[in-house]
Amino acid sequence: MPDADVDVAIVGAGFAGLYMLHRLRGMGFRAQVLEAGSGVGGTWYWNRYPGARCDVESIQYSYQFDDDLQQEWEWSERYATQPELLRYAEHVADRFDLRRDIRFDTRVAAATFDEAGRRWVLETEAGDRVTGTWCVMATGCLSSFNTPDFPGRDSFDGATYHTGRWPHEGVDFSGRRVAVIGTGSSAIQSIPIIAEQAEHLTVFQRTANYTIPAHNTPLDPEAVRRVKADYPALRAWGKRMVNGIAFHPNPKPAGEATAEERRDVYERRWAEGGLTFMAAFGDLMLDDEANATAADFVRGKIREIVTDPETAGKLCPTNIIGCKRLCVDTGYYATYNRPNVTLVDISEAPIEAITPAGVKAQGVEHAVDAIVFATGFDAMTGALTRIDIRGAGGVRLRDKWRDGPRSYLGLAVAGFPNLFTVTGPGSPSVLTNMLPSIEQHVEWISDCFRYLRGRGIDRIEATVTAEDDWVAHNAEVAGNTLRSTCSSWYVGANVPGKPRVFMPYIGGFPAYVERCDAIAAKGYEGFALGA
Ligand code: NA7
Repeated sequence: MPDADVDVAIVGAGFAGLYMLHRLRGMGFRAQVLEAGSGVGGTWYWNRYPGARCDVESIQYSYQFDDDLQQEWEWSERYATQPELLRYAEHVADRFDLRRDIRFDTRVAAATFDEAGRRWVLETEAGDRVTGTWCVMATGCLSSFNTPDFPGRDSFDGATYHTGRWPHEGVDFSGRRVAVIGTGSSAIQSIPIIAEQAEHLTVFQRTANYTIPAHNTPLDPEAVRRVKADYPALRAWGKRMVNGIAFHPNPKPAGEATAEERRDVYERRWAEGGLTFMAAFGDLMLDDEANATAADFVRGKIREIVTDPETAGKLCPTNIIGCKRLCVDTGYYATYNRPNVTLVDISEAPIEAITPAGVKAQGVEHAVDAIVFATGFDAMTGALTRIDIRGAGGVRLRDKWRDGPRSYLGLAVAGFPNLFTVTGPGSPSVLTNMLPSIEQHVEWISDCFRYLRGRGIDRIEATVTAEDDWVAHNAEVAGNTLRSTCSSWYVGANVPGKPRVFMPYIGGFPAYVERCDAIAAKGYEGFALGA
């Protein structure tokens, strides 16, 4: 590929990068996207494991920037599958003719700010260079996959897979003995399907997880028609909610309800299915005792569903419900009633080794033909720190973030002029419906570029003071909820050695947007602007 010089270099062609490119083009900027994959879609390009689905309802997990697009696209199910989401991303790329400015199969190895030339210089693994006045990292929150360094990991004779890098041609587990390591969302979605195929499935569980039934169903055309008759109203409702999803929260504290009333409310939420289970009462993420009422209810459901009491006991989580991200499943707990499924609890003693024959835990070697690592991601920061990003004076982002990510609004980083992150750490991102969060960031960043261009300004940098204040505010609001209290990927706990910092901003989508808008209205307060 020839070297290129553009106004904006964008890394990533997921939902963030696609919209960034489209909006910048509309404003007359020259932009180029560099994408490691061979196609668009980002998270939905890579995560092709069986059962992969979005846990936000399709009617809301979609772009709203173009009314024709939202009117013409037809989702088929309540929760979109990965293939349908990928088709949607491809449709958007085609509809807006985006591919001609995307370099596929191009992984960015380094990004360096050239102070004298006022440009970001991006170098690809193949040695090509793309330079831009501005650089936007649209690299995703769950894109840097994590395979723990189990002793003997590479000695296994059979096939290994990671849910986040699933083979495009799919995998047929028929007649094979399969191990799944991990019980996060990816495992919980794939286990019921792998169990149907495999001769035997052994699941290695370090931490039991809460999951709520999806009750997935084909979308009712009449219900869709009603939404589309006033789509902006649904979108506006979503934007008023803390997590960017239109739903009906119950503000009442759990303690103010009788035990019977609580049971009714939880039953209703369970029957509705999905993430809004946690909206059953207003204080579930604020108060231990309130939280325990919801956790007890789900544990009761697990014991009802799973026939073997010992297995049911192992599957019952003991931590705060909703502290790790809640999962949404189709038939997960019931899968353990199958005769060909075994649950191995490794909470007390970790996996000892991967051996040529299988997985060894508690002195027992479990012989398998295939291992699925459903072990998650180096979330939020991994995709950024694995690129050698160097800001002013050659400072490396990896070094700056050694004790945890620091940013201003999750959009910019002091010492890294002209660089922006879409849904970066310090923004609501993964605690919200990602699509409206992505749109809000893309619009804020591109409006900022237009503002700067209009004033002949070619340098912008978050100030250290603004960044410090934002980081402190993040920590303060995180401290007010139960969410920061457990070992989740929100705090980097799943990656050995990663500093424990609550990474997403938990102050809520509306408050965050208000703050971003106010900062822009004040001429980008907290940023140093230089000509
Ligand atoms: P998650 O949610 O991070 O789950 C990863 C799972 O892998 C989880 O159960 C981990 O246990 C387990 N894990 C990680 N490392 C190990 C080791 N060393 N030994 C045993 N087990 C391990 O990733 P997912 O891909 O499932 O989901 C990510 C998000 O995507 C999800 O939240 C949704 O938002 C969509 P742990 O809980 O750390 O004890």
